[in-house]
Amino acid sequence: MIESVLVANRGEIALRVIRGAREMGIRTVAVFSEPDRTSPHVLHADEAYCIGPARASESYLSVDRLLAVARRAQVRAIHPGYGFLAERGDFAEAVAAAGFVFVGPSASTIHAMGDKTEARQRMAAAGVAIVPGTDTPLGSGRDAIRAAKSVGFPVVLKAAAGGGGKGMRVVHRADEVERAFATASREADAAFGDGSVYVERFLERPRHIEIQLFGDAHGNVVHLFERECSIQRRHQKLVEEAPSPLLTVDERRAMGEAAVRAARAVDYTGAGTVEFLYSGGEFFFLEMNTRLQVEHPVTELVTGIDLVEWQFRVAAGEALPMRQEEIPLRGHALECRITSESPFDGFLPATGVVDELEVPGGPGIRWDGGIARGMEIGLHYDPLLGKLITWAPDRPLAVRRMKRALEELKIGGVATGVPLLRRIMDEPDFRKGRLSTAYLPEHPELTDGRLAKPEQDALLVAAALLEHRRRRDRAAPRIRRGGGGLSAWQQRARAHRDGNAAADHPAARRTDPLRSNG
Ligand code: MV4
Repeated sequence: MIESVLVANRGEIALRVIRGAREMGIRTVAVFSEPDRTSPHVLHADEAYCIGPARASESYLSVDRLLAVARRAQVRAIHPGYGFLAERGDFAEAVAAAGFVFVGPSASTIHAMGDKTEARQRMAAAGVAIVPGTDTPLGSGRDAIRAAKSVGFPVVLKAAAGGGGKGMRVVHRADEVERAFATASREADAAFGDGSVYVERFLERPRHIEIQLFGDAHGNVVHLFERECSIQRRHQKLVEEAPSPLLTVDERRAMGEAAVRAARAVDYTGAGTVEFLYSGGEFFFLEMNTRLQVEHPVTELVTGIDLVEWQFRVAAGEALPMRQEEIPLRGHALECRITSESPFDGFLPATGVVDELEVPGGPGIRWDGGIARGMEIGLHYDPLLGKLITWAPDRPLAVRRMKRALEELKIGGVATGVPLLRRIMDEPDFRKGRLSTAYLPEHPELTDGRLAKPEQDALLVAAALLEHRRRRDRAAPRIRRGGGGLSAWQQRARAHRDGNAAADHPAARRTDPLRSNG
C-alpha cells in the first residue's frame, strides 16, 4: 500500500482526500498558498507546506514547487484532486518521471480524452454512441458549412481542446456558420492555445447524465451507476443526484455498459466519469473526465463505496475490491453545491470573511466543507465553499431532508447560493424530477432577486393581518382589554424578554394571528 501522499489541491476536495488517506493509515502532506494558511485542509493533514502566494500559477499550479515539496516530504504518491493540475497529462507524466505514484489514470489516457475529437473517434470505435458530427477538426469556414449541412441544423461548434462548454457556439442556419466558425476558432485559440473546432448536432433540452467508473491495472473495469447533473447554470453544476429520477432499469444498464466499453477502449485505471447527453430516449457520449469529480459523494452514498479509498488501492496496484454484480445501488442521494456567489445578482462572485458557520446534522446528512470561521473568501479560487449531501431511502425524503438541511445551514459574512437552493427544493418540477439542462432558464422566478411567489404571498397575508389588527385596536382601545395599554403582541414580546411564559398561553395564541403554530 501507498504509505504517504501529497495532496496537490486545496479546499473541500483536499480535505476529503486527506480524510480518506488518514483512515487508511496513509501519511498526508498538504500544500497551501499564503492566504490558505489557516484552511481546514492544512489543519487536518499530518504535515503542511506553503508553496507560494495566492495566485494559482505561483502555487497550486506550480509543478516545480509541488514536486520540490514531494521530494522534501519524501512522499510515495501525489493526489491531484479535481481542477488545477488534475487533468493535465504533462503533470501526470512529470509526477511519474520524478518517481512518484500519480493517483489517477495514465498520462496517455488523460491526453487522449483531453482531445475531444480523438475521444469521439475512440468512443465510436468502441461502439459507444456519439452525437452525430465530425470526428476531425474543421479545416475552414467552407468546410464547416459543408459539415453543418450534412449533420443537419441546429448544430454546435465546439473547441477540440475544450470541454465543459467553453467556446461552444450554437448555429441555427447555414449562413451563420462561417462567422460562428471564425469566432469559435478565435476563442478556442485564446482559451486553449489551439483553435481547432469540430461540429456536432445540437440537442435541445438534453439531460446531463454521467456514469462513475473505475478501472484497475489488471484489466478490470466496473461502473458505479449514474449521477444526474442536469441542474446547471452556465456549465456549473448546482444540484446533482443519484440515481437519475427518470432513467429506466434498462437504460441504466445500457448506459453503464457503454461507459465500461468506453473505459476499456482507453485502458482506464482509477476513478473516471463518462458524461452523456440524454435526449428523446437516446444517450450520446459527451466527454470523459479523468479525475474524481466534485459530485462523487452522491455515488458514495448510494453504493456505500469510498471512492478515495478505491483510488488509493488502484494506485497501489491492487485489483478492484468488487465485481460489477456486487456493487449495490440503494436509496437516493442529493448534493447541493454551496458557492460564494449571489444567485439573485447574476451569480456575481461574493467576497467576505466567514463570521458564522453552522452546519446541519442528523441522519442522512453529510457536509463536505473546506471553510472555517474566520476564513477570508477572496476571488483567487473557485467559489465552491462546500457541499451539502443528503441520503434517504427514496427521492422525496432525500429532497425534504435537503430542504431541512439547507434551512439549518448558516454561513455568515459572505453571500452564498443557499437561498436559491432552498427555492429549488420547493419547486414543483424539481420535486417531480422533471429535470433538464434548461431547468434554470425555464424557471426564471427562482433566480429573480425580487421575492418568489410563496414569499410574496406570505408578505401580503402579513400586511392584511396587520391592517386588521390596526383597525380592531382603533375600534377597541387597548386600555379596556387590560395588559397595561400594551397590545397582545407587545405583551408577549415583553413576557419573553422577562422570561415569563405566562403570556404565551393558548388564549394569547388565539389573539395573535401572526403567531406561527408550528
Ligand atoms: C451539447 C449540448 C447540446 N448538443 N452538445 C455544455 C457543456 C459541455 N460539456 C457540453 N455542453 C453541451 N453540449 C450537443 N451536441 C448542450 C450542452 C449543454 C449542456 C450540457 C450539459 C449540461 C448543461 C448544459 C447546458 C447547456 C448546454
